[in-house]
Amino acid sequence: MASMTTTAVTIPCFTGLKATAARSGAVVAMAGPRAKVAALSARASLKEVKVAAAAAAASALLATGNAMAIEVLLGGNDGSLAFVPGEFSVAAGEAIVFKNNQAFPHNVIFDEDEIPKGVDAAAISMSEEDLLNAPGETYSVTLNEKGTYTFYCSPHQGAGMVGKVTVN
Ligand SMILES: [Cu+2]
Repeated sequence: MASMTTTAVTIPCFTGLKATAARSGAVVAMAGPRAKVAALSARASLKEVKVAAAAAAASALLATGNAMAIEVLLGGNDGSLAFVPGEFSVAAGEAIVFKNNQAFPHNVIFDEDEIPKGVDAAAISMSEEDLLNAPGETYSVTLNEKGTYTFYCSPHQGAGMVGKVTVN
């Protein structure tokens, strides 16, 4: 039996769903002002400068988009055998960080029959025998193919520890 250690991996601040919402907003903001700035660039005005600044801010947000990650807890705070959240969306290429929380050991296995065609389940899953034993231990994965993926924790699949992610 592995001994419990406090080698908790420190994960930098995750902004989760809030960040996703902000980023979708940024995409919309960028398409408009950018085109407008180009069309009106001959007549510079204070208003256009403001629009340009907004577009630049939107670009900066987009540039850091891939550095964002969503955190999924393994085990609810109440000790429930669940992924928290159990159903969520990410952008293609956004990291998903599964983090040991309660009632471990856990692992993360993608169901080969419930992932987009052509994706190798083994390449994105932990191995069935591999378990996260320590508090705060993490498993990170990045999904690049759009679609819906179902995953489970092999020790607790029978108890309903199953989750679903949609990659947009
Ligand atoms: Cu589990």
